[in-house]
Parts: sequence; C-alpha cells; structure tokens
Amino acid sequence: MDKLNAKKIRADFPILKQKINGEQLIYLDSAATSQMPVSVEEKIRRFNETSRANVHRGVHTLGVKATKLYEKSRQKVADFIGASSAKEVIFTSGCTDSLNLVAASFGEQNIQAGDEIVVSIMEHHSNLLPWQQLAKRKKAQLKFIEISKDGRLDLNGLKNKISSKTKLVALTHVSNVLGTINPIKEVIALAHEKGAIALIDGAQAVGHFPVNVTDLGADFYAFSGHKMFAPTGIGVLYGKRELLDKMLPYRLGGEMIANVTRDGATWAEVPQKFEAGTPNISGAIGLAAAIDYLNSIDLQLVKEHETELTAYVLEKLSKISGLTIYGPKESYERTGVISFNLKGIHPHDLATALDLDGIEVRAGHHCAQPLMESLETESTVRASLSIYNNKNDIDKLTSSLQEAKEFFSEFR
Ligand code: C6P
Repeated sequence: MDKLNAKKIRADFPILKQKINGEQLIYLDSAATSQMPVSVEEKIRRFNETSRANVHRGVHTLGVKATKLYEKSRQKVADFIGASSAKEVIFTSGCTDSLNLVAASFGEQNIQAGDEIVVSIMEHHSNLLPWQQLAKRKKAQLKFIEISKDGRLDLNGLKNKISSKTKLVALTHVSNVLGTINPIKEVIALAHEKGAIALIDGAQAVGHFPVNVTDLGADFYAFSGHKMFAPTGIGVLYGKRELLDKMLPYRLGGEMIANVTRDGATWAEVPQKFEAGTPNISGAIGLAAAIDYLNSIDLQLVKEHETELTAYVLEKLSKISGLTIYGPKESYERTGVISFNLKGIHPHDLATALDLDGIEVRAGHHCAQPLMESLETESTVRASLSIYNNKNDIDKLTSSLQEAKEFFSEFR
C-alpha cells in the first residue's frame, strides 16, 4: 500500500492536518469533492500574480501569456484522456454543465418524436434530468437499463433496450452510489452497432484510473475538475470532432463567433463555439496542475491504492452486524465509493455521529433518487476514498460506526 508514498501525499493536502470537533479530520467524502494539493493552489496563485488577463482577446503581453497557459491546459487535458486533438476538449463549469451542453445542443438537434434514449437506473440526476426533460419535449422515449441485486448493470437487459430506434445511450462510467465500474467499452460498441451515439458521465472515473476516450470509442465524455484535485467551477466535455462541428452553440456571447452583423452571426470553430463569455481561466490552469499532480503519482498506482483500500473497507464493514453494503462485493469491480446503511439508524443521524468523531461522510440520496428506489431505500451513508486515505482512516470509521450503533441501540 505504501508504493504511493502515502506520507508525502498526505503532506500535500494541508487541510487534512486540522481537527474537526476536537478529533483528527478523516475526509471520506472525495466523491462529492476531493481536496486540493498545494501544488495546484500554488500554480493558480502564480498565474494570478504573474499572468492574469483575459484570453483570446488582448494582443498585449499578459493577454498572450494567459491565452498560452489556457490553451496549454486544454492540450494537457486532451493528452490525459487520450483525445486525438485539443479541439475536442471544451472547458465547462463542471460535469453537469457538460451534460446539459450535449442535451441542449446535440439533443435538441438530433432527437425526434419516436426516438429512444437509453440511460441506466444508476445515473446521477445530472445525467438523467437533461435526457428525461428532452424526451418529454421531443416526445421521445426514455428507457432504463436496470441493475442486478449486487449493483451491476443488467447486460442481458441492456441488449434488448438498445435498438435501431435508440439515438443516444447516456451512461455513467462509475456509479456515485454503488462504486460500480460499468463495462462502458462494450456498451459503447453495442450502441454503435445500432447506430446510436454514446455519452459517458466520467465524474467518478477520471482521476481514479486511466481513461482513454479514443480507446473506449466514446462520442462524448464529461467530467468535473473538483473531484480530481482541481478547483470547483471547471469541467470538461470531450466530443468527437465530427459531432462537435455539426452542433449548434449552447450559449451565445463573446468570443464564440466568427462574424456578427445586425442581422445575423456565424460561429467560431470548436472549441471556442461552445465557450461563450470569459471562461474559468484559473480553473483550467488549476485542472492542468491537478493532472500534473496525478501524473507525478501514476494513475495505475492510484487505482491499486484505492482498490486495496476498498477491499479493506468492504472486509471491515462486513463484520458489523446489521450493516448493509450496496454495490459489487469484489473490490476490483468497483471504486472506493462505498454506500451502506446500519439497521434502525437514519443515515443523517449516522453521518452526524461520525462527524462528531471528525469523520466526514455524505448521507442522503446522493442525487440518484431513481437508484434509491431501485435499492428500496430513501438514502444511504457514503464513504468515498482518495489517495490520501489509509487503513487507519478505515479503522477509525469502523470503530466510530460500532460506537454509534451501541449509542443508538439504547434508544430502541
Ligand atoms: N456527484 C456526489 O456527491 P458536478 O456537480 O457537476 O461537479 O457533477 C455532477 C455529477 C455527475 N455525475 C456523477 C456520477 C456525479 O457523481 C456527479 C456529482 C457528487 O456524488 C455531488 S452530487
């Protein structure tokens, strides 16, 4: 487990040194937002102190410097996810924004009455609502791929759901509740066989293991920076060039045009066509710094660390009687997103009890209400892991859960 140099990594995240409620902070909510290493903060600070200016506008020295840094960041993202060109990388405000962009542009232009859109029951609302509402507007049909009892995609059902009427398959790479890693390469191939476009929500995947959009064959791939050590407010939409070229802009304004007259306008080339207004320049630079940080560690080691720690969590939690873990039981089929419930204790009460011990977890429906319904619960507690977590964190989580269980049993 120490192949990662865990001690150095923890030191890269000064926030972890603090105490919460008098106890050492244990951060187990990285699926919501990861922490940010000092190197990323430093890169942003240096940009603001030496090169801050708007991009693609001024001819002055600072403007040119800022533009170079912004476009270098785009190239870094393209290389990181295996895109064939930086023109296929659009900066957005986050994964939600990226998914809405595809629905508002590609969806509005291409989905017609009678078409089918296929999603899975494990989608985050951000990859469900844009399609649900688009389907309503267009009189198209929304179809759901169900899951097995242990939280894996029902692949047989999936083959029947994708048909020649399917125009789009929108699927999460990794579930933000179950941690399931979906076989997206196979699903994308199935979608393509039927002539459908495949969009992947990579919010819980990028930064946890290597992702290569070209190898996967994804038509669109969306993710957020703040879940992979970058600042909030920056995200990415990858799209195949031939699709992006045909799509209309989603928002209108500065820097996304070729020419404007009183009567009309023509649009800039991609990616500028989709980046109306002043973009999140320091966010993009921060995202590039986060990628440098991940590359300096090696994504394969990140994956190994998280898989090993996930196995440890699953083993420890399975020993607590009355505790139900959702999602695949094998650590290699999932990431370090572990949802559970303790019989008779509301997830919010449990999360509050853990917080009193300095342990930060998320409780609720995790913006995945249809999935909650399918799991026959309203909410769960969720612990989610990152490179800065270790076995000691998990031992503390386990003992705190045991104590909470005893405490709440006195009231029953
Ligand atoms: N999930 C969670 O705690 P944004 O909020 O735009 O950065 O990401 C949206 C999103 C899309 N897809 C998946 C699979 C996600 O997990 C998320 C964000 C967080 O689970 C906040 S709700």
